[in-house]
Formats: sequence, structure tokens, C-alpha cells
Amino acid sequence: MAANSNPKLLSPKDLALAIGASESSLKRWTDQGLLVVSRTAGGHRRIPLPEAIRFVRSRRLPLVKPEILGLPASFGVESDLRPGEHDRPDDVFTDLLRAGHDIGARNHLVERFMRGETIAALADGPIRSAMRDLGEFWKQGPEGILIEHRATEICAMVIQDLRSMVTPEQPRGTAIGGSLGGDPYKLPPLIAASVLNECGVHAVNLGADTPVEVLEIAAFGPETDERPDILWLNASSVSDPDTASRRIAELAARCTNAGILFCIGGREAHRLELGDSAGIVVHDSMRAFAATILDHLPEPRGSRATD
Ligand code: B12
Repeated sequence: MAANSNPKLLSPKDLALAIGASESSLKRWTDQGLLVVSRTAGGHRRIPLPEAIRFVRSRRLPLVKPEILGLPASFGVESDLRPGEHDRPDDVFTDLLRAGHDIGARNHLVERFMRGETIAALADGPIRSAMRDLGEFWKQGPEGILIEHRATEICAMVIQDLRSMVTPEQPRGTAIGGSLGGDPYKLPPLIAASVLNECGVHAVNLGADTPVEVLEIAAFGPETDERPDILWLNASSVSDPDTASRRIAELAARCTNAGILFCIGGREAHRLELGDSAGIVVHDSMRAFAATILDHLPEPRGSRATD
């Protein structure tokens, strides 16, 4: 599977401008090994965008010119809904989604991400709790369905944005996955792929409604030049638990024999009868998933995702 081999490169001057620091501070940090740089043919320092983002997050640096890092120029601008109205930041996010405030919702999550929260933590926290609350509205009719659908699309957009910031330059492994056949839920597989990226893994997301046979072809088919290291499956909606359980158990056994880590999770994963097969790891949170992945991978050369 091809990795993203061409990330955006920043000069020390670019990054210095983005965080309002001096160029000499930047050079000192690179000399101290705090910031990993590559060199141009002429010997000039260049900082891959994911490394710049890791550095800013790890030191909680302020962003004076967020657009230099590819973040929205409106980043950090206060939304219409004042956080002071709530005790819990997760409730602010729910209100932003409920109001269809896409820019505000994006800024809210991107800011928390830049302050060090992982995508896994944001998924288990504000995203999960907002979608659970907003998921009660569909029962009230079309307006509730509007809120639910719009919130799903806003979350998908923000997760894509976050994902683009953690796409690994030199992946430590490859993964493929999606939601079960008949399962319409798109956020869990998108989040799982993003969490894998955040763990340094190149991930191909096949999205909602992916029959088990399709995953099998993706991992073992004749067209597959390289087997993935990890295969993940989301089971948010299981229509025929018996058939699904049998197929999943077969695929998991095949993965185990081939040395592929098989992971499953989702709201309805508990409905599957997967037996005690040693190869099946069932997760109920993205943080637990990240822990399994990091445990499975060889130690990274640089730093790892923080929580
Ligand atoms: C958005 C939504 C939809 C959308 C989905 C759009 C899309 N393309 O994704 C649509 C409109 C299709 C839909 C349809 C339906 N829905 Co719906 N839906 C939701 C809603 C509001 C959000 C789901 C979501 O994305 N959550 C965000 C994710 C991130 O959270 P999560 O699923 O909890 O996942 C977390 C963990 O489980 C874990 N995890 C999940 N998957 C995985 C995978 C891996 C590998 C790992 C490691 C971890 C992991 O990590 C996540 C983060 O912590 C939920 C409410 C809720 N409580 O979730 C209702 C909800 C699930 N839906 C519900 C219902 C009733 C339906 C319908 C029957 C409505 C209808 N009458 O048509 C249909 C059924 C569709 C089907 N075939 O199953 C009910 C289910 C009730 C029940 N019986 O349990 C809920 C709970 C709403 C409610 N309170 O009534 N739905």
C-alpha cells in the first residue's frame, strides 16, 4: 500500500512565523533535537508538516498564524456560543453541533487537539457524547433528523481535518478496515482510521457498509501486493448476528494465521458470538484501540501519540 510520501515541508522561518517565535529559537530547537528536520539538497532545514504539528502540540505553543500550518485562519476565533455558559467543554461542542455551527465545532475540536488531546480522546469524549445526545432528536421528527444528519457530516469534516494533520510520513505499519455489510455508520470507521494514523499507521478506510468478503479480498485477494499488518472492523449495526459472527470468526482466524492483528469494535459488537478465539480483540473505545495498536507496533523512532 502506498504511503503519503510527500508531506508539506515548512522552512524554520515559516514555523517561526506560525508560532510567533524567532528563527534562531527554531534553529536552537532543531539543534537540540527537539524538532526533527530534513535537509534540502542545498543543506537548508525543512520541517515536515506532521512534525511541526507534533512539536506545537507537545509544547502547547500558541498559534499566531494558524493558516501556515494549514489550520483554518479562523482558528481560535470565539464562536457565537460562549464556552462560559457551560461547565463542561463537551457540552459546548454538543451545542455547536446542534446549532449546525460547523466552523465553531471545527475550531473547538482543533483547539483541543492542538492543546494535546488525541483524536481517540476526542472521539470517546465530545464526539461520542454529542452524537449520543443529538441521537435522541430524530424521534421528534424532521427537525431532529436534520440536526442528526448535519451533526454527522460536521463531525466527518472535522475528523478528516484532524486526520490530515496526523497522516504519518514514515508509517510503522499498514491497516485496512471499515463498517460491517449493512452497517450505515460512517464516523466509527473514519475515526478508527484516524486513530491508526495518529499511532503512525497508514490506514485505508473502506467506510460504511463493507461486506466481510470485501475486507477479505482487500487483505488476501490476488490484487493485494502487500498484506496489511492490521485489519479493523466496526460493528455499530448488526442485522444478522449469526451469519456475521461466523464470517467474522473465519476472517479473524485467517488474519491470525497470517500474522495480521484483527481488531473489532462498535456499539453492537457485543451482539456477535465470536467465541474465545485468541485472535479477536473487541474494543469499546478508541483509546483502548489506540493502546492495542501502540502495544502491537514496534517502538517508534520519534515520539508517540500523547493522551
Ligand atoms: C448518526 C446516526 C444515524 C445515521 C448514521 C449516518 C452515517 N452515515 O453515519 C443514520 C441516519 C443512518 C441512522 C440510522 C438509524 N439509526 Co441511528 N444513530 C445515529 C447516532 C445519532 C450517532 C451514531 C454515531 O456516529 N456516533 C458517534 C460514534 C463515534 O460513537 P459510537 O458509535 O458510540 O462509537 C464509539 C465506541 O462505540 C467505539 N467504537 C465504535 N466503533 C468502533 C470500531 C472500532 C474498530 C473501535 C476500535 C471502536 C469503535 O468508539 C467510538 C468513540 O468512543 C446514534 C446515537 C448514538 N448513541 O450513537 C443513533 C442510534 C445508534 N440510531 C438509532 C436508530 C434507532 C436508528 C434507526 C433504526 C432509525 C430509523 N428509524 O431508521 C436507523 C437504523 C440504521 C441501521 N441500519 O442500523 C438508535 C439505536 C437504538 C438501539 N436500538 O440501540 C440510536 C442510539 C439513536 C437513539 N437514541 O435512538 N443513525
